[in-house]
Amino acid sequence: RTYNTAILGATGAVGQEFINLIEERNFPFKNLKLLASKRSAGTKLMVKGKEYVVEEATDDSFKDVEIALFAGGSISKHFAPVAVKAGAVVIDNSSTFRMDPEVPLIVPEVNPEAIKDHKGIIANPNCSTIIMVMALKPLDNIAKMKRVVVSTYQAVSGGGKEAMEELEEQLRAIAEGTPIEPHILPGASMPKHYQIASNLIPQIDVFQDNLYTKEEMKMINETRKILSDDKLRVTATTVRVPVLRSHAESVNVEFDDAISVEEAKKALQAFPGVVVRDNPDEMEYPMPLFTSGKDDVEVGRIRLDESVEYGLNFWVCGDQIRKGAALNALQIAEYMIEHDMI
Ligand code: 2RA
Repeated sequence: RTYNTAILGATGAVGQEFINLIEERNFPFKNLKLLASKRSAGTKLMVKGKEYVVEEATDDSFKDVEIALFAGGSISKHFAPVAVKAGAVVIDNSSTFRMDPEVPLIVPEVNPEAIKDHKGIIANPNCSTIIMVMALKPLDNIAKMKRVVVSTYQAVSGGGKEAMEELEEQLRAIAEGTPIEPHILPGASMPKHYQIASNLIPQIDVFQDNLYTKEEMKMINETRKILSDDKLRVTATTVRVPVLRSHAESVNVEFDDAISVEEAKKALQAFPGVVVRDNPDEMEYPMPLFTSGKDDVEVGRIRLDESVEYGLNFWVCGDQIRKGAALNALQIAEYMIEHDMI
């Protein structure tokens, strides 16, 4: 059967990827509503050869909608309950409801069993969290994890379309020798802005009292919720790098018991949505060049951490807009359809 579907935030990077994916994956939509803020209303977008006009999202937008895909942002706080009240299941890419105990936080390959507890809203995790837990889960299945240390190298796409445009502008400016006037990263509303081209910015989102950024705290808290392990020790450093749309992460994991590189590779390769690209003799390892625009998360540089009794280091890359946001959310909807949950 087909489902009345709405996309809120249809004109942003994630919203546009939702459209790409519902075409590519032949998502079974009946009627499709493209919704956005007043500013973007009127935009014309093609979906499966048909022209759609983006409508301004209002409290009446969700009548008869069965599946509402929210691209993210603060508007979720208002419209998610409105859409649920209208009878829709909301899959929300914003951070608004992720840590709400009433809201499942889902990576379909990792914790699909938690979807059934939803009360209308299902939260899509933060992109850097999704990419990391896709690699952690297969390892946790064979050896109990006790501590995770992650350093991320996050693409500018995480900052939205404007941040991607800013990197491209700055690369052109460097090539032409024209001045660079940063105005988006690390955050458009922040008091200071820094050049990202040929630079690294060790700040994603705002600082908390504990001197971690909100992004780092998301990785810590969301990982524990998704893996249902509030004893798992996690620490994170998240960094913005001049890459367009794939996040990369250096991960160190300590386990309660032994795990070999071979066992880890086997478990990772067998996990849906993960590809092991790991052959140092052939200089083969994951890079944004390989993962951008693709669905799979790639893992490589797998090696023992010989500084502890049972530890592994690895490197993981994944497309921030696809598996990090739109694909994961759509896969949640697909899972719910396959399991008659809508
Ligand atoms: C970022 N994960 O990369 C955050 C939000 N998408 O900016």
